[in-house]
Amino acid sequence: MSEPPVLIDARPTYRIITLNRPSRLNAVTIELHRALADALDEAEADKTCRSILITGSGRGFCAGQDLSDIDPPTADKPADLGLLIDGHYNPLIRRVRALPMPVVCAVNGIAAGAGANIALACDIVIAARSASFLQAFAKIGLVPDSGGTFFLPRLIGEARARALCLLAEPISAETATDWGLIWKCVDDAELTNEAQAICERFGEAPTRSLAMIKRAFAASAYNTLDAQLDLERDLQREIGRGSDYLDGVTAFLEKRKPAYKGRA
Ligand code: T3D
Repeated sequence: MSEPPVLIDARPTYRIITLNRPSRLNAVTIELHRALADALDEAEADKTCRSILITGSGRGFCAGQDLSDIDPPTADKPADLGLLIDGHYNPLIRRVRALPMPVVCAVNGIAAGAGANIALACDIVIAARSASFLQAFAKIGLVPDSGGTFFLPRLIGEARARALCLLAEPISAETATDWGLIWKCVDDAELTNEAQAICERFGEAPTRSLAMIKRAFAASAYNTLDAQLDLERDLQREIGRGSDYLDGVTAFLEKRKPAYKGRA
């Protein structure tokens, strides 16, 4: 029997989702897309799941689209890559951004093409020191997709974003950290422990407030300051009526640890 394209490890408060096509650096096939979508559905439906950790098996994180899993274009029959993007990549990126819990990405090796941008869509990106990030698209005559031209200029500024996409040269995890593309890089041997420690911490966090923080950041990409101030007020009003805030403040005043309810 062949290996599943995605492995799922359900921990008490979080899911580890591992892209699992190591011989192809976890390049994405339609089958992998479907398995990943199912894994995200299942994690969201489970109210005990308070964060998600995405990583890759083997020496790569994800080499983007599996270039052998698409009908090769011919002069008579050019490709319609829009179908693939509408059907799979765009729903995936929208999904990760909209999930009501933090998504941590542990980049264990090269993240190329859509693989790099799937990582950037996650809320916290932590990479192994030996990992690298490559906007590979221009190397094969394509344009960045999966949100690359949205995330990159916002994270690292337009000068660096343009050069990364136009030159299609890789940058190391250390440079990615220095430029603010990712949260941090750690020694390879520490990646799993560090990423899981973040998820363990989210297992005790006020998950509803974290979900609202995601909503606020999503809106800040296009809001004016006035609109964002109004949104923050509305979110604060809503979250302030909940039990986690009540317990958070009470615990602070009583000098004890809060017991946040998560998504229950
Ligand atoms: O359908 C569409 O195209 C539209 C959607 C686009 C979204 C995209 O993601 S476009 C970008 C697609 N990705 C790429 O162009 C990256 C292609 N891969 C590479 O450039 C290199 O593999 C890397 C720079 C990522 C890593 O290089 P290296 O030297 O560390 O490894 P390698 O030897 O090239 O790769 C190892 C194996 O994985 C190799 O197979 P082999 O020779 O051992 O049998 C290689 O062919 C395979 N592999 C790597 N990337 C892909 C792949 N197979 C299929 N698709 C891949 N993307």
